[in-house]
Formats: sequence, structure tokens, C-alpha cells
Amino acid sequence: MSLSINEAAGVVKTGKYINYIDGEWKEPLTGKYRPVINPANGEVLGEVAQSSAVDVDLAVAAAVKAQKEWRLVPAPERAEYLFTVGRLLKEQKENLARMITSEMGKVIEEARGEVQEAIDMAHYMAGEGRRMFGETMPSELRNKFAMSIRVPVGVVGLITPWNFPIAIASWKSLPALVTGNALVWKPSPDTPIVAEAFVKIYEQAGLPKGLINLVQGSGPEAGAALVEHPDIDLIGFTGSNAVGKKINERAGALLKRTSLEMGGKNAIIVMDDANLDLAVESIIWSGFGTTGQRCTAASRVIVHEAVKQKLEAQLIDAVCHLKLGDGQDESTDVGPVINQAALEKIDKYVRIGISEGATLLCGGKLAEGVGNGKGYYYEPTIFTDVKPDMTIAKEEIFGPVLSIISTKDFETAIKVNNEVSFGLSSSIFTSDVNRVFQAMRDLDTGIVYINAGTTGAEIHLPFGGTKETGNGHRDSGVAALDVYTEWRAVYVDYSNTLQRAQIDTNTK
Ligand code: UN1
Repeated sequence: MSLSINEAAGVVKTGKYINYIDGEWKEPLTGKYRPVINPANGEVLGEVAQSSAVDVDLAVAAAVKAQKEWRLVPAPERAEYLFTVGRLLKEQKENLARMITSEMGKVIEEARGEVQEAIDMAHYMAGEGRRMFGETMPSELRNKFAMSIRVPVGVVGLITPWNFPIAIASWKSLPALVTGNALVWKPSPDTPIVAEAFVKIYEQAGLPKGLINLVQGSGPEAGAALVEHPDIDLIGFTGSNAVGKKINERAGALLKRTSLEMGGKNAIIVMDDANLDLAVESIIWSGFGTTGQRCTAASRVIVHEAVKQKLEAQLIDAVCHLKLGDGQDESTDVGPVINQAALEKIDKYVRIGISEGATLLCGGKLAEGVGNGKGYYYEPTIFTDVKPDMTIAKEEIFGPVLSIISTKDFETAIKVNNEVSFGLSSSIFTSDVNRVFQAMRDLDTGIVYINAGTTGAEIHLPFGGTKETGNGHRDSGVAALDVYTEWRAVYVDYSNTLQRAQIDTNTK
């Protein structure tokens, strides 16, 4: 078999990407596989298992068994494994980054940033092993002690996307483990290679067997089996709105917990008093970084009419300088999109934009002549004169397409930002301190940036959004502990008498 990408960096070898169940690497019982493709050049990187419910059953059984012992391990001791995971991620940072670029296409500098995000998360959540604060509070009765403590939820099913294949997996797996849960993880079938590498790091760190189980496969088969499984207590999901809704409906009927992080339609507001040069740089970075395939990517620019023309001219000029290509090349600015289906979806939206009357400023078509011609490249695209009710201004495209919407004032800009169905990230460029604080209050998104683009969330803050972006939960930050733990209220009565709350009190 030929070695594929960047042999020198010692990274991706063609091979079979299989399951990890109860501490062992196992072929799927289905015996089915599908190819893994490098989106930059169409090269086959290997094949990934297509597991089904029978594989999921084995993984869940292993997790149930392992969690029984794990929940009794003191959290600071659990955290020791996480510190080791952090160290190993750091040691293997470059290889992991190369893998990410090979299988999902983001440029290498961003892939390194993504691995760093997982490292940060490992260290942060390891620290939680010595915090994981509960509360103590006074009891209303004498000689009685009251407190709340966190207990693990149990066995957690994780379903993660391809766009941040290690960072998002780290946001969910690390807090779940440190709080005493066991896991069954189904990564995206587009990024099985880095998923395997991440599990190998857990294995190398000596994590007891059965605590993390990897089931490679598709959403409709392996993912659905995870949602259906009676021993799965919680589903942590990041992905499309359509799939998230289905998961929530089914999990709701089964009374399972869900933590869902779904799309965005994020906007950058540029006011007439903004630093335009900074706004342009940030729009390019948030709009076309990761080829627009971040949940946090900017896909709308809401610009004050007084600076619209100037901003457009500067954006067109900046876009011209973006270099498309294989992300393994350090000089590439914009990599491919994930696959053929994504390419077609993006192009479909661009056609809709044109037919609904938006003005194409640049791009608007598949990029030709990039690399060997077999990759999935789309030209960075900017529309202007977009009206808030146009399809391209409302729906998530998940590609390198920006829509410029003009606004006459601040209030309208906020209103336009808020009237989409998603609420992940938003941003405003202005030098008016009053507007800054109004924006912090009124932008209806889970993340708000002032004088910075919509991307770049840090792992010690809550990540997630309002409205159809999520279901009220947050990844990362201390908020993640609320997802993976239950609150337990504990009362210790040391009076040696029957004391009746609400009755035997002196507060009458
Ligand atoms: C995502 O796109 O789902 O805030 C994650 C950011 C990154 C994470 C994005 N730190 O852009």
C-alpha cells in the first residue's frame, strides 16, 4: 500500500480505521467499510468501519461496566489521566495537525490551533479534578447540614463533527471523563483518522479499559443506535440542525439528556466609526478561515451604509490575495471544503443568491486549476445588496460565502443580527463605548465579540448559542460540568431527633 500524505511528517498511512471497544481494537461486526478521502486532492487515505447497532451494543456494555468502578475513583486521580492526555497531545501536536489537514482540509496553521484547543481543554479539565465545586448552604433547621454535590450522569454517547475533529471531541470527552462518566464516541466518518489517534492517546495515557469506546460509522446507523440504546444516559452532539432536531425528538421520547450544538448564521456588524482595516482583516479571517466551515464562521456582514462602499472595495482587494490550495502547504490561506456534497450545496446556495437578486462581488463558482484538479475547492465568494429575508441571509451555508447587508443605523443592525433562527456568535466593530455595551446586552447570541470577528472562542468560556443553535447547554468552560453531571442535594441531620423541614422551624 502506498503512503499518502506527507510521509516525511510521519502521519497518515492508508489503512483501516476500526473500533476500540473495552480496551481492544476490533473490526466492525458488519465487516463494512467506506473510503476516507483527502478533500485537497481526492486521494484515498484508507477506509473507515461502518459499524451498526451490534457494535454499539458491545461498546455500551463495556462502558457500563467500566463506569461502575470509574465513578468511585477520586476526581483528582481521574484528572491525572487528563494531565497525561494533555502532555501526549502536546508531544504529538504536529502529527495530529497534519492528520487533521489531510482528512478534513483546513490549513495546517489552523489545524495546529485546533490541536492546541484540545491541549488547553485537557489541562483545564484536569484542573477541574480538584475543583468540581458543589455548594454548602445553611439548613433551616438546627444541627443539620446541607450541601449540593455533582455526580456523574453515567454512560455518555458522543456524536461529533468533522470540522473540528479533535477540539470538539475534547470539549465533550474530557469533562465527561473527569466527572466520572464512561463514553461511547462516534466521530464523523469523514474524520476517522484523527479520532483513532485521539483514542490512542487516551490508551497511551493508561485510561482504564472500557471508559472510552470508539465506534466508527455513519450517523443514520451507528449514531442512531447510540441514541436508541437504553443504557446511554446522555447524548452530546455537535452537527447540523436537522440531525440535532431528530436526536432531540428521539432522545426526548426516551427521556435521555441531550446537549446539542448546532449551526450558526453569524454576523459581523461594521459601524461607521469602526476601524475599517481591522474589520476587513477580521471579516476575511472569520468568513474564509477554515473555508467558512466553522459553526462560528461569519456568513453575514451588516455594514453601516456610510462605509459600505469603502468596506466592499477593501474586501474585494483582500479576497484577491487569498491563496487556495492544499492546507499542508504553509502558504495556503484557504483549503478545500470537506467533500463533493458540500461543494454542491455551497454552489446551490450561490445560485439561489443570484436568482433572488443579490449582487455577486467576487467568487461564485467552483475554483478551477487548484492542485491536481481532484480536490473540492470553491472560490471565496462575496455577495452584496443582500436583503435580510433572502435565503442566503437566513440559512447556514457552511462554506466560503459572505453576504453583505447594508444598515442605516445601529438599532437596525442589531435587529437584523437577531432575526435569524440561529444564535451562536456575533461581532461588532465600533469605537463607541455606549454601543459596545448596548451590543453586549442586545446581540442575541451565545458568544459576542467586540472589535474582533466571530471565531476564536477560548476553551475556558462557555461555548454554545441561543435559539436553534442549541438546547440551552454549553460546551467547554465550567458550564460543561453541568452537562455531564447531575446535582445531588445532600442533607445531614446530626440532631438525633426528628426534624421536619418547613414545619419545625422558627420562622413562623
Ligand atoms: C466550531 O466551529 O464548531 O471559536 C468550533 C472557534 C473555535 C471553535 C469552533 N475555537 O472558532
